[in-house]
Amino acid sequence: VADAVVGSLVDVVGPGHVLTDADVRVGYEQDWTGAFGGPARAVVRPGSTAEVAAVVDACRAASVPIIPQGGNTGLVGGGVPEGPGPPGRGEIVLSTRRLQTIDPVDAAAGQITVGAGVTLLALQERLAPLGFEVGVDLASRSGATLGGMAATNAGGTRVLRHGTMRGRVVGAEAVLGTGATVTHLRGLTKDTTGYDLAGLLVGSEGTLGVITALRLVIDPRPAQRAAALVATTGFDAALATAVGVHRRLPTLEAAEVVDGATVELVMATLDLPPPVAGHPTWYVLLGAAGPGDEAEDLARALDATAGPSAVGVIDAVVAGDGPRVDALWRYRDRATESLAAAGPPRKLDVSVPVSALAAFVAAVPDAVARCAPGAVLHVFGHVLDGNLHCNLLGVPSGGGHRVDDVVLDLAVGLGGSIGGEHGIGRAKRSFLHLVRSPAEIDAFRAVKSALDPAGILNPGVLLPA
Ligand code: FAD
Ligand code: 2HG
Ligand code: ZN
Repeated sequence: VADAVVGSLVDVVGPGHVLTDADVRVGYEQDWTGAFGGPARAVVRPGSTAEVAAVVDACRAASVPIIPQGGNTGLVGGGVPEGPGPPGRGEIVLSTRRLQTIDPVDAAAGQITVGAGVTLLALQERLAPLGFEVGVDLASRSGATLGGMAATNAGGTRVLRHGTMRGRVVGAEAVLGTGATVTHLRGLTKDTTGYDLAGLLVGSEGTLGVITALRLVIDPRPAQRAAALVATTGFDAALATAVGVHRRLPTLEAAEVVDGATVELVMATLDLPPPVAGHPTWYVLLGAAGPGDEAEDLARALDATAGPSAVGVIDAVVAGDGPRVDALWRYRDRATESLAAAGPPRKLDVSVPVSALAAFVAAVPDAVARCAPGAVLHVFGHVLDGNLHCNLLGVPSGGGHRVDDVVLDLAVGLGGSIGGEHGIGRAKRSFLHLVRSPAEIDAFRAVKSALDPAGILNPGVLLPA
């Protein structure tokens, strides 16, 4: 092997787990959206925490940057090389996908310890027969790893009731940029013994340490799940429906909005029938989970909120059995892949206070039209989290574009954030100052230099250079 670092990685993990062939590397070099990526020097796939530590040591010794990567489903370019750049001089992608251990469920504590490379779907499938579930759910479940989800503080469709990954992580093991391995996986509910290192790793996007294992809180699996898809004539009616049902139904766990253009795109992409008659401009998808007759309770809450006299509600469908619930969710869950098939889209994941959502939705089309004429705007998201995903078709998806400034400024001006749940990555690093003060960014840099003094973990991600 000509490259000395690659040679030392081969010594650590064996030749079968150091990928240097361009055809094999490519799946790790290009991000899910197709908007980010570049050539890596090699991809290394350690199979244990000790191997991760040895990889970090080898890269530190040679001052070679490492890009931690889980399932590579991230949407802000944080898990792939910066590119463009010549292969052989660039970064090492450290894939965690071989960190696959799943310990037995600790039923008394309602916790489990898992390897960082376990996918959300694999954990869901392991837990379901045991009467538990993860609490967080994402459409990318088959690819997204628990380590990646912690590193991005992933949200998803059940945050309303179960919170984000931050609330799930009660312990972590990681190899820091210093090369030290820190392990704190006891998961004690009460443990006032200093800094919360696991909490610090949540949302750190691979810039402080490579997470190798997590201790997670899990939830009892509800007996029933139901869903309702409500068609409305406008965003205000969709929001009012979600707010009203939430107030009336303690078992509500999901409240999602999707604009009409996005539902039509999903229907066209997947060849689905219209879920209701007419041409609604906004849909709201509500999910309930609990021990009772969830479909009946959801229908009752919906009737009380959006009965015949409600303004702007066109129609609603309620489903109470698994396949019909899944069928309704397709109009929401398959939005990202339908946009990808039509795109690649330019993605802006913003959050604003729920009270400012209507103002954001009213202003964003004009804001986009002013600086990206001809762009087609698709908006959907987690409405009661105040988190909307603006996807633009017909605008270049990579690099900088003025539309980013305009949409992100709009969200920040309404008291919101430039990153609701996807993180900052490479896509938004130049906007961090809009939501974080110089004092906060200085504190971020101080933490980074303490845990990764050589700056080898994900340089250029989260913090601007
Ligand atoms: P990657 O993409 O591999 O990496 C993401 C970031 O985490 C990178 O910065 C990487 O360096 C870092 N990282 C990964 N693993 C580790 C580790 N072990 N240690 C340290 N750093 C690490 N996100 C949501 O929040 N909510 C959604 O509803 C949602 N839906 C999605 C639907 C689709 C169809 C797709 C494609 C994506 C969706 N996402 C969503 C985004 C994505 O799935 C999440 O960000 C997920 O958490 C990324 O996990 P991953 O394992 O793929 O991480
Ligand atoms: C979702 O909520 C994801 O489906 C992806 O966060 C959002 O594609 C997007 O913009
Ligand atoms: Zn989302």
